[in-house]
Amino acid sequence: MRRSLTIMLTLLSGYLFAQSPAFPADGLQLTWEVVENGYQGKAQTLSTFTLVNQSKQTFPASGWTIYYNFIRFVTPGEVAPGIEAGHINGHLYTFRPNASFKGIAPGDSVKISIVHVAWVTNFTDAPDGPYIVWDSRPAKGHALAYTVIPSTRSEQLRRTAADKHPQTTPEEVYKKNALISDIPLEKLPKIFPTALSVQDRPGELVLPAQATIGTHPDFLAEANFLADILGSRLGRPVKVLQDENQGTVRLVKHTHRYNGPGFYRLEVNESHVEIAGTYANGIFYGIQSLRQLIPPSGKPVLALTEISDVPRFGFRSLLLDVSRNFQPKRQIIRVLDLMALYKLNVLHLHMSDDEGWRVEIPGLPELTEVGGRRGHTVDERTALQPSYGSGPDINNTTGSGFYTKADYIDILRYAKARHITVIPEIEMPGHARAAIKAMDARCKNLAEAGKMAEAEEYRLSDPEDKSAYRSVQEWKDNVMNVALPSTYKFIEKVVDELAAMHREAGAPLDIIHMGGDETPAGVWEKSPVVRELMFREGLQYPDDLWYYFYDKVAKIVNSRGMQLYGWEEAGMRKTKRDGKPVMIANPDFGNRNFQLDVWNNVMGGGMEDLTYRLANGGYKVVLSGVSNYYFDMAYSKEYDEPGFYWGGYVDVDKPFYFIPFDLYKNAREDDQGNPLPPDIFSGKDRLTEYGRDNIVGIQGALWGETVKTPEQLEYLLLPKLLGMAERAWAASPAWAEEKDEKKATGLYNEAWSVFANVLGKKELPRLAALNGGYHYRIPPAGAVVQDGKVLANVQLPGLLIRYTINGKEPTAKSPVYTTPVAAGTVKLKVFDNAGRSGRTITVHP
Ligand code: TNX
Repeated sequence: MRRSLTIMLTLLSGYLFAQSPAFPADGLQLTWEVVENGYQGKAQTLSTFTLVNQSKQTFPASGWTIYYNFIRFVTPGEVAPGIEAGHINGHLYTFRPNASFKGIAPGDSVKISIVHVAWVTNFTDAPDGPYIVWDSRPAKGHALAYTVIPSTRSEQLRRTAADKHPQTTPEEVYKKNALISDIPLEKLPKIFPTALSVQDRPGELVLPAQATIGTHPDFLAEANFLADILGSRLGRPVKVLQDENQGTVRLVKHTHRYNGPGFYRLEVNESHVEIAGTYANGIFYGIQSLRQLIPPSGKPVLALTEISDVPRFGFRSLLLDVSRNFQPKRQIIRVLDLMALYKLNVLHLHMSDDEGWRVEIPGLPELTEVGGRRGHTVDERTALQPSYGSGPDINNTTGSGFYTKADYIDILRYAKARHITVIPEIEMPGHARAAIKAMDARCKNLAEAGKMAEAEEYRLSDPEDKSAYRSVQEWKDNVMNVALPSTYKFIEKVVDELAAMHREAGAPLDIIHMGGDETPAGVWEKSPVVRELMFREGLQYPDDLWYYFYDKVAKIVNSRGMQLYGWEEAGMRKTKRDGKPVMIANPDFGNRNFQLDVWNNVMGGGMEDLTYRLANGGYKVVLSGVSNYYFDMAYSKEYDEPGFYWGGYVDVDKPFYFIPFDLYKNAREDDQGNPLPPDIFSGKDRLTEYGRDNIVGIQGALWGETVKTPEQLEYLLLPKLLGMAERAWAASPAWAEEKDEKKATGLYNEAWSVFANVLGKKELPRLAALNGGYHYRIPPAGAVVQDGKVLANVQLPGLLIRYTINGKEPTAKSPVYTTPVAAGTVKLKVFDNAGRSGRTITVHP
């Protein structure tokens, strides 16, 4: 009796204690600010968290852990009297009290100062998603109220003490914008991306209210697509007739002439519109051009014209990373609509990485049930740990989410109807933690259920592996084990299930992306199964495992009739020169039809010629260089601009001014935005004619670390995507071909002006009206002070600058800037015609 009473009391007190941690989590307030970048003269930062006890109780001296995400590695150790900083894994860090911590009295606060690598120069660099966990209830996290105090002082904004130029100024923006002239709307090209040839004639065709479409039977799907668009423009249903010789718009099949994939000819004559081509994709592009010819409102009148058009590159791709932060299906659909409008034809869906697996794979439910969710967890059996500020709650929208099989098939069908191929990516062997942890959970679940044989079936990790490594994102366990047969079984299973979904959608998978980037040094070395494999296969160095792995992966993919696509490293081999590690194009894979995304062309980074080395070496190359095409790079060096900047800043002009076959010619700045040294490209490989034929296209990449909402996605994507679309579709422009440098500069400035005007006057208004409006970036105004007056300009003519002189925020009713303003304090803000606006700048003459 006594014994059972004791047990009952113990249980009861345990229950009470566990259910009601002594202190309310909402009684805490956390702030964070940068103290100094370049701290102690090194590439490191000192920053401070302030933990305020706003409650009426004492914050306890023990029994808690605070967790937070941060994209910089934090030095562990005591960081405040009695508080220890720790690293869990990846970008998840902790603070824990040690025996000397005294707690925090009501109203008091504690300052916690941490030192971390590199620098923090914009708001999206800051720590995110802090939460507290009580020891008494270790599986439950409570989000903390948290604010980042914006950086303003030079030592907070620079990278290091040597950084002479920490922020883009309104004067610099003004100077850059000043090269752009205002071009009247009627003088702008009608078709974007620029068409190969456009010949206008005098006269016009008014689309009648009863417009019809006549089509060759091969183009029925395209005719229906057009009928929807025309119908909503004309305000009544548009009939489709299966006769290419009838109708207001005729979709005609060319059998006698073939001008390459994607070719179309569009003629507007006095009686009708004809779009002709050999293949449906050309007809579809002709339809996109026709959309641009019809004025968005008013009388549907078309000028007479004849257009011949064909894409320069067959592979015009956008990479979307939905792993780091999830994006719902409806957002993918919005992106596909954009891609269709700008004639892009590949969506590279980066659906797996360390931080999330986003597509349901029949037969492997753990991939999405565990790998598709993030939240506070003690063992990662039901979800992955938080990343990128996704926080403790498993029902958060950034870390948790995936496409069901039905969703994925919907995406594929929607894309297919728009002549867009979806290429799924399965990241491997590195960047694979979501899959690894999901398969670990599967293994444990099955083992606990006594199903020992099944437990190991798809295992990706060797439990005996003692290798110590840290990936770029600080993961200690994110690389698949290349020696386990179950790894290959997993890969086969995923490839087969993806292929089955593609078949079901009527969009066969003939190329698949098998990852390959950034495998950290030190992996596999201490895995017993790997050692055995090396012995068996006679492999000398751990680096040889790479070749072993991709050879097997290629065989899996090729035996299913698919082409292998991967990151540049998949086609490279690590070796040493003068004792230092170097990467060379792996000659063995060069003739096996591997397609590679080449990303590493950081200007000043030493790998500027890698793209050409790989193309010259026989690889099919997609130009995916960070310096021009990573859309997750911030637009400019400003605290308030979101995004990364490790590969430089990518403003609207960078995707536009890139020269695919001579990328040195138009490279202008290094990764910090400084001018490049004159000899930077001497001794670098140039593209051979053979190599040129291996350049298959261009890809813009929107990585997801800093992208947490659809609006943020659209901000980074638009309008950068348009420069990329132009470069991928349009023929090589005169400014790229011109040998005389001065002439080339003049031609470029003209072309850039045209492009900026097309964006500001045609494309942004189009995007503001499409699908309820896209959330493109509206740039801040440029401004200088001259003779006591403020002169302002804007990057994209057509946008309006509004200003105030009373110190208040400009609104959509403030006066529009037209001539220099003389006043004490001028606030300038750019607006679009839909009333949305960008950031305010303040100038004091
Ligand atoms: C590098 S370049 C990555 C990605 C990151 C991206 C962020 C490459 C293939 N990998 O894992 O998301 O930078 O900019």
